[in-house]
Amino acid sequence: MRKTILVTGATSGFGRALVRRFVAGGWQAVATGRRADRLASLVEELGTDNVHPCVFDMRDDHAMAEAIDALPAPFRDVDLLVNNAGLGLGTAPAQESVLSDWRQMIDTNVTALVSITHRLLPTLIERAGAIVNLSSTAATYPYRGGNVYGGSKAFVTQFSLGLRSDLAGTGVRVTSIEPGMAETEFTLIRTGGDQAASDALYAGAEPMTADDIAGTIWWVATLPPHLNINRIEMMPVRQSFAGFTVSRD
Ligand code: NDP
Ligand code: 8X3
Repeated sequence: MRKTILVTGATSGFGRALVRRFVAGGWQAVATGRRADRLASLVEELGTDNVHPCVFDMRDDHAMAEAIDALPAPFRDVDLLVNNAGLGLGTAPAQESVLSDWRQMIDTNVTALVSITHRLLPTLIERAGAIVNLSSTAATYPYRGGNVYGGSKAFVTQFSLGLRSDLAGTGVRVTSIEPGMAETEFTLIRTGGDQAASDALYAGAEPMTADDIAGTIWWVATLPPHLNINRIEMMPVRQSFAGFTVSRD
């Protein structure tokens, strides 16, 4: 029987690459996101037997519950949950940030992630499955303007480690993936659609690609079942650490 991956945020970036990678490897995928047209084209590309689209906003708990409860039988037995849907909004320092942006990041990156995890835990335990959470280097290394985004990702990392503790003895594996700079729509979203800013960030930096992240998660997921990768921190070679700053009179 084929294995099933559920990927949140499969309309773009890492999520879309993950669906393609796992279907290429013989799995079937539940692909979620708000942009129905993007999910429809993924289904068209990969086939209805391989991809089941679920259109809902992760922040809408009722819509999430309905979508999960309505999964058709062949896609119901989820073996791997990849909590990927998420976003950064804004790069301003805290004192100039927009509160609604902060709330949206927390609602998506934290609240929705724990909600879907809670919903799928019984299935994952029954199947001795796995959870992969998309955290970030921002969880560990603070930077100006990272404030709530970094805080939300620190939650994701620590929640992953906590899940590992709680799920000991169940056979369920849990991994926190903590990437640095990867070129997707992430910066376009973060800057409110500023393509020039996004292009400038990645220019000459040889950033990681969505396929790099998908390939890493494929590796994690297909290791022998007695192995658990707790955390992976990964960066492009050209990205490194900035050190501390000092404000002077
Ligand atoms: P993208 O912007 O390319 O993709 C984000 C995905 O999240 C989209 O599919 C989007 O779907 C989905 N999403 C966002 N908000 C919601 C929502 N409210 N409801 C449903 N889906 C939502 O970014 P990436 O692929 O780069 O990011 C994926 C994850 O990886 C994120 O959690 C991000 O924080 C993390 N990450 C990214 C890094 C990078 O440098 N790119 C580095 C480290 C971590 P839709 O808009 O259709 O709803
Ligand atoms: C995204 C990477 O460096 O923009 O998680 O925070 S960074």
